[in-house]
Amino acid sequence: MTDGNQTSDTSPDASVSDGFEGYKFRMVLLGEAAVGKSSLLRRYTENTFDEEYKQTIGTTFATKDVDVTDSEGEVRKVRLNIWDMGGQSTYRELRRQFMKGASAAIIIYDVTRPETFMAMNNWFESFKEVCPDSPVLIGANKVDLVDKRMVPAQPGKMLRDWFQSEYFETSAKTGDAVIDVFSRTAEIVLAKALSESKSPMM
Ligand SMILES: Nc1nc2c(ncn2[C@@H]2O[C@H](COP(=O)(O)OP(=O)(O)OP(=O)(O)O)[C@@H](O)[C@H]2O)c(=O)[nH]1
Ligand SMILES: [Mg+2]
Repeated sequence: MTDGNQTSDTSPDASVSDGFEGYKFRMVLLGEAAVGKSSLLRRYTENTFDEEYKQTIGTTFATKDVDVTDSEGEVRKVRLNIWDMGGQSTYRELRRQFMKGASAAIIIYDVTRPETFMAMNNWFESFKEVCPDSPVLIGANKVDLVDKRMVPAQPGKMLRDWFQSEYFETSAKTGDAVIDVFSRTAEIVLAKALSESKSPMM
C-alpha cells in the first residue's frame, strides 16, 4: 500500500518540485481498527480488494491524481496524498502528528459493528482539535454486508448533520460510492483552497 499508483520516494509533503503542476492536498483516513480504511484506499487507488485482514502498523499513504471541475467549469489537476493510519494506534501524539496539516479527513465506521459508529465522535473531536478548519466526510463502510448490518442510515445522517459533513455509504468490496467519497473530498478541498486563493503550488 505504501506504493500507490503515483507514490514518490520522497515525502509527499515535501515542497520539492516533482513535475506535478496542480493543487496538492494531504488528506487522512480515520476510524477504528478493521473498519476498512486500507481497503477503501486500495479500492480507490488500485481497484482491488482483499478479504484477508492485514492490520496497518503505523501509517501508509497512496497518491491519486484527479481532474476536478471547479465552480466555474474549469478542470483543475488535483493530487491527493491520502494517508492511512492503523486504527490500533492509540498513542495520542502520533495521531496528532499524523493529522497535522491535513486538508480533509474521511472518518469511517463499519455498519456491522455499532461500537465503531460510537467511536466516530472521538475521531471527529481529535481531528478538529488539530485541524479545526478542515472538512470531514463520513464513510459508512461494508454496506454490502446487508444481513449483518447493525447501523442503519438514520444515525449516520444524524452524525452528518452534527459534523456539518457529508455522508456516503461505501463498500470497498463492491466499490460502491468509493470513487464518490474521494472525488467529493477533492472537490471540497479544491473549492476551499480556491476561495482562500492559495497558490497552486503550496
Ligand atoms: N464485506 C466487506 N468487507 C470489508 C470491506 N472493507 C473492508 N473489509 C474487510 O474488513 C477487514 C478490515 O479491513 P481493513 O481495510 O484492513 O481495515 P482498516 O480500517 O485498514 O484496519 P486497521 O489498519 O487495523 O486500522 C478486512 O478483512 C477487509 O477485507 C467492505 O466494504 N465489505
Ligand atoms: Mg489499515
